[in-house]
Amino acid sequence: MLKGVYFITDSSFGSHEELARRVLDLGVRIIQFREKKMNDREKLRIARNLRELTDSYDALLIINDRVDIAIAADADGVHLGQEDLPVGVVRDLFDGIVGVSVHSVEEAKKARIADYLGIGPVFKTTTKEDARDPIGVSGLRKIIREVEIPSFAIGGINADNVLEVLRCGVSGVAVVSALVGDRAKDFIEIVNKFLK
Ligand code: TZP
Ligand code: MG
Repeated sequence: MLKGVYFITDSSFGSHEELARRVLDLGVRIIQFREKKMNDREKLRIARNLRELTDSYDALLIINDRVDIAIAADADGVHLGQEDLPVGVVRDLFDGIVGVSVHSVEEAKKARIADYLGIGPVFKTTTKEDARDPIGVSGLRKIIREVEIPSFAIGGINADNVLEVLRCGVSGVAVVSALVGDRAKDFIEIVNKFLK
């Protein structure tokens, strides 16, 4: 299941539920709920809505940052950044998928006990306000060489550049904007055709 197109919700493009439903209808089977602003009650309510929705499509639900919300919403996994709880700590608390964002070979080596890595940003992105400097496809290749767990490239990936990313040997690509525009269907087709 940790393969293919991985969609991350972002409320600047619409409601989390609407965005998720749209990509689920297009065949995406990994959804991450990412929300940095709402209070915890709101986050939990949306996470539970997304749980119901993803269950009905037999899709994975991953919660960004928060293992407590992941547990309370019965999500499949949690996605951790470099400033969130360490993967070893989260493993002890949560019996589910644990993903970690990495930006360098050093971070990737430390995150080896995760179930998958999010590697990037590969390209410049305007979606994440505090995104780090792009690592490029060369940086992506260097990291992939060092790890054996599934890896999703992230950051500025679109229908025009996704093939060069896929050729690096990633398990999939994690995106926001590529799936909120009108080229969403093309994007998914390109990825699925390459990875099949
Ligand atoms: N983490 C690194 S880049 C990014 C996140 C959440 C945003 C990716 O969005 P887009 O629109 O696919 O560049
Ligand atoms: Mg985080």
